[in-house]
Amino acid sequence: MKKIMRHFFTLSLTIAAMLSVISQSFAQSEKTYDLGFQEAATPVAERMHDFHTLLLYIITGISVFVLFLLIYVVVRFNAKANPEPSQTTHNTLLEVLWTGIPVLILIVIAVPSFKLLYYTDRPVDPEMTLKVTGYQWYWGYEYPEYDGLSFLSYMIPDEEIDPATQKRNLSTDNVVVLPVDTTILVQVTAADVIHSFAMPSFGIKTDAVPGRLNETWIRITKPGTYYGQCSEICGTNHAYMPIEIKAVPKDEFEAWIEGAKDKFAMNDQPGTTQTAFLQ
Ligand SMILES: [Cu+2]
Repeated sequence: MKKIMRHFFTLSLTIAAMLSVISQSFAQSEKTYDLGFQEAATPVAERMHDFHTLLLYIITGISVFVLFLLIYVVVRFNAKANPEPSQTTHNTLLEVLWTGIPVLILIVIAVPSFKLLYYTDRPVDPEMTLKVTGYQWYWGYEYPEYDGLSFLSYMIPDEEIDPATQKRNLSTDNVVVLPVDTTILVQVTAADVIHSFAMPSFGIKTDAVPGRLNETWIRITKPGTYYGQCSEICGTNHAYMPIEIKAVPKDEFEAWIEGAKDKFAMNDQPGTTQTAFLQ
């Protein structure tokens, strides 16, 4: 029995390690179709991925252990192998263990889980603000610290997509540009129905609720273009209100701000009724 347990323990560790390696290698690849997470681009997303790895080890261990018990019982205690069943009904040690160990496992999960939850909640000394407003079915963005710069952002329809530079159902006409290595407070609200501002690479998914101002934060660590989508079923064109965020070095961001102030000075004021291309 001891030998079996030792083999079983080694086996479960090996399987957990293999799964972890596989999921990470998928996460890092940049193929069209992928498994696992998009690459983490903020400290919050990095911590989420670490937490996921911890959970992966735990659930793999538990699943393999339960599977082993099932197989062991089926083989060892079937009517043929064990014609005279034991009459034992209680085992104090076993009962204490099967209560105590799950409690310990839950504590091991709860501590990092709460730490992460509070870490994602509030930024420490944000340097700028991005205000996001969800509309049916597009997004509005405001930069309050930059003379109230604001614009609306629509998905590029299929017939106008340039496959060389744009992604179908993800690229937008007005891309949100943000500086890297800057702590950004993200305020999220909506003007009609409930939407949800979700950016997988940033580890955020914040509900956009009319009449409420929800907050989260990002600090993008790598320049690049990131995509997200509305994650709250919000009506007919829910699937067609993507988020495209381009993270650039700070000086490039300042230059973009100057151009954007001119570009968006007259048009695209949030709140005005726009005729969506999909209607
Ligand atoms: Cu929506």
